[in-house]
Amino acid sequence: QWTAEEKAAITSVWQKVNLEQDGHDALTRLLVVYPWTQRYFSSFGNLGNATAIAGNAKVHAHGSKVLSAVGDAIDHLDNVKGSLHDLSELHAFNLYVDPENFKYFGQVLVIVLASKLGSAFTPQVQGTWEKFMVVLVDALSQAYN
Ligand code: ZNH
Repeated sequence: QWTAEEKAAITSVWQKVNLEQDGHDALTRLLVVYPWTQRYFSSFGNLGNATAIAGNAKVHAHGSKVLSAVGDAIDHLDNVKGSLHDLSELHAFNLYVDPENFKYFGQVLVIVLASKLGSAFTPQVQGTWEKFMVVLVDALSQAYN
């Protein structure tokens, strides 16, 4: 499924990721750019505007949790489905998250990585990350089928 170059593109980018900061940036973008996603996080308190979202401690903590799960998937690139099996069930049967939203998270994550890495995020690296996001979304959506 992955060439050696693709694996290197994924892991070398991931080494530069700061789970807390970049997870926070990605989740903040998700909640601001796709505001309907806020409804899943009603227990997080004030998400009233972009400033409130960016300053929300629960958003902060949750961002790094989500990126840790992405990191687990990267540690199991040959079995992403297996590594996200239980999380897929959690989202499908307990959290009732519409899986369309996983795609939006993939989009904001790519944007966060691009703005962080600048020219190191080459078109080729982006292409590999887009492919990885498809695999990730597919794995997180498995329980919905
Ligand atoms: Zn999610 C949770 C991951 C997306 C919503 N998540 C969660 C967790 C994790 C995750 C790890 C934790 C779990 C436990 O605790 O156990 N997610 C994830 C990932 C992704 C996601 C990896 C991607 C891609 N989510 C998502 C989205 C949404 C969500 C898109 C919406 C919109 N999640 C969620 C919720 C929760 C979670 C709501 C719960 C939270 C709390 O804390 O409450």
